[in-house]
Amino acid sequence: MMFQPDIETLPREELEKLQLRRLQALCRKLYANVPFYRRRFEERGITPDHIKTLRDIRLLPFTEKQDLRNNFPFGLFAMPKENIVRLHASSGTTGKATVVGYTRRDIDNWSDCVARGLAMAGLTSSDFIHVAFGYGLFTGGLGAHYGAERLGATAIPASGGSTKRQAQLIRDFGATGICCTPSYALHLYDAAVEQGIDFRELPLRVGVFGAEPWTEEMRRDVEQKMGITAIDIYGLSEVMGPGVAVECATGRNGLHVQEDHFLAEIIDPDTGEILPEGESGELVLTTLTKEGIPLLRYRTRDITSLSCTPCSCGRTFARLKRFTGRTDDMLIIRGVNVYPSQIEAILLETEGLSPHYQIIVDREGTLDSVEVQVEVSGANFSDTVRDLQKREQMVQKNIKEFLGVSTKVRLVEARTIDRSEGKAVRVLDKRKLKA
Ligand code: DLL
Repeated sequence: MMFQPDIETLPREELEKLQLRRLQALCRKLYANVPFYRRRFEERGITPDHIKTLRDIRLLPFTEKQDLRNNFPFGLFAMPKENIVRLHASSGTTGKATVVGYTRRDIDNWSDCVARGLAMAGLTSSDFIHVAFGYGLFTGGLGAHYGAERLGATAIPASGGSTKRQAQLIRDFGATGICCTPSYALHLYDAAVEQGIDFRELPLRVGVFGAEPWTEEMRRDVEQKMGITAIDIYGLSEVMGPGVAVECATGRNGLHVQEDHFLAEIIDPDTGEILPEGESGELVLTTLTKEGIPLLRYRTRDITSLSCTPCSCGRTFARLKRFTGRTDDMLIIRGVNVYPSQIEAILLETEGLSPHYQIIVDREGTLDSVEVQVEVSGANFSDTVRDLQKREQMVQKNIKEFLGVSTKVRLVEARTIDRSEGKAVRVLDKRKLKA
């Protein structure tokens, strides 16, 4: 079942006409209302009138995460504050987070996109959907929640945490669908097993998982353990939140981009050139309908490829392949985005620590674990063990407070962390996620 079949099956020619109209309107709006974009247009010697075909998108400037940070918090908003009904933000240290604002219509469109996605996954208005993405500034919880309600299903706002209790809730309420990160699904499974709850015997039948990279192996594992169909959902806060692209249960061969709302390109991350269909590169997204903070050619840093070949589900929206990684060093730890530089900043603010550190990421059972090893500067290692422990705990607390991830911090003696000859190896990711 499709949530909005008229749009989801629009012939591609018509879809492209719609995209062009929307892109032109967007350029006019940004040129008139957002000084940042007006400057960018002027630097390139273009005006919105230069956009005559969809291919002309190559004339337009890219937008990067740094642009949002430089204009923190509201510099890229295209609407007066009175029209903004909601804010979300990506995780990050204060002042460095990226903030996004939604108008009433933005929330409506977002709800539609997620409702379409849940329908693609095989959920309907009679389903009970357990939402275990975090509720808060993160877009996962509220995004999935509004989508579930828009579909007419019953949303169960479980949010993150209290995992044992969540397993009981799923049993007691008879949830038929669940939304969370794929690694949390596996964690939930373990918590259920510990209590003698067998998900396979419960009505649960569909999982909609995303917010972090996962593999076909993980899909098979979670499907088999929980007795469900597992579907991939993609999105990012800067562009909207979950629901930018979602896999359909029929084709299960890539994630359909909601192309009436987003224009997707794949570029060569080094040259910025647009790559032909099917080639792997960096996904770039332009928001076609967003009002609060529309973005032109936003560089997601996510690596994938795009295909417009027809899908057996009947939808005409192009599909993205499962994501294989990123072009930058961003880590996703239990669904929270973390840059090594943010951890570094916290270490360097702590007296007595040196800039030599390594972040070791692993997956213990089903959950990500992070150990931060950092060298103390020469004189300080003679401190008592108690002092060192105190300092470790303080850094741990600061990382948790500012970045939202739990880590284990270990202070080590000076010169014990391997020095590399070229770039320092800051991150050791042992999770082996690559398919
Ligand atoms: O993670 C939004 C979201 C919530 C998506 C719930 C899906 C479900 P951010 O916190 O801004 O937003 O992180 C966005 O997460 O650029 C990708 O690197 C990664 N990511 C999101 N979904 C997937 C996925 C949300 N299905 C960043 N596969 C993105 C791989 C994903 N990576």
